[in-house]
Amino acid sequence: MTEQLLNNLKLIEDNIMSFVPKTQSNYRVIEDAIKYSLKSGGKRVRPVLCLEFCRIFTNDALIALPFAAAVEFIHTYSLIHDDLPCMDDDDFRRGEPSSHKVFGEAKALLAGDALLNHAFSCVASANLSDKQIVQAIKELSAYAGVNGMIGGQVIDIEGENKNLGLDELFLMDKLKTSALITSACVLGCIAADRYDVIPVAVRFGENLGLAFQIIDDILDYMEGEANSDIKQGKSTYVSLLGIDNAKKTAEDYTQNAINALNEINADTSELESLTNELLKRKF
Ligand code: GRG
Repeated sequence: MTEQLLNNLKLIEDNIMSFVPKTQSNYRVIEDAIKYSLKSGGKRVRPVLCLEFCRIFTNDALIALPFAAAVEFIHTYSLIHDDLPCMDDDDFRRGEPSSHKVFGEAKALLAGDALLNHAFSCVASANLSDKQIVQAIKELSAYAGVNGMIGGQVIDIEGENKNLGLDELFLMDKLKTSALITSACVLGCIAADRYDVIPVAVRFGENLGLAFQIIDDILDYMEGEANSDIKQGKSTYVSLLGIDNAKKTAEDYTQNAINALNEINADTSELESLTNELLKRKF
């Protein structure tokens, strides 16, 4: 990672826990559950993107920190819920027992709910104009909602016992994965007060998200039967296209994302290097 992206990452790692609401001793376990899933171990791709989209226009990543934290809170909630027995039923996340294995199903569910609710308090706490905060809430709730990440998860669940075609897979990944990644880029633009670049940020986020998901499918495939998606026989770019074509498709989406960056009138070299790095990631 480049020095600037590492600065963004440090800003997140040093501050993310400060956004967790304090609790009273009788229900402190929910704070513990939230912190358990938020603690480092994730790549923090979304908050790093959010900070960088703000920094390239303002030279100030800090003003976007509450927005970046909000996106990471929603990402973390989606992982907790995705691991539950009623969803993917995964006992491990990032090599550690998943939330419901440590805290039980009910508290894992509530920790996810709490993260989702509090994400919007994070947005509202930003030291930005009311217009920026309202716009960020609108965008984040839409990208995380039924026509965003939730819709993608529904296609995923409905697709468990049937083969998805490429079109349906594309839509699923665009909603399930690209939507939240796109929201991070859009919120960075809003924090920078640069509404004019949102359409390009959306194109970048959508393409990066699709490449990211295909790489995720390839990494799952490499894991084999140990991976719950593979065990459940879910359709992926690898099962539909074969490994070589899946890799080629991820490269194509990466190039589309970089083409979008080239339309931005600011120094996007750090974003470009992150985009290329994500294509080569091993976890
Ligand atoms: C349960 C509402 C609800 C949504 C679930 C995001 C999601 C939808 C499910 C998680 C499982 C999954 C494979 C989602 C696709 C997006 C994705 C690749 C998530 C993993 O993101 P990373 O790699 O995670 O950024 P880390 O661990 O680095 O934070």
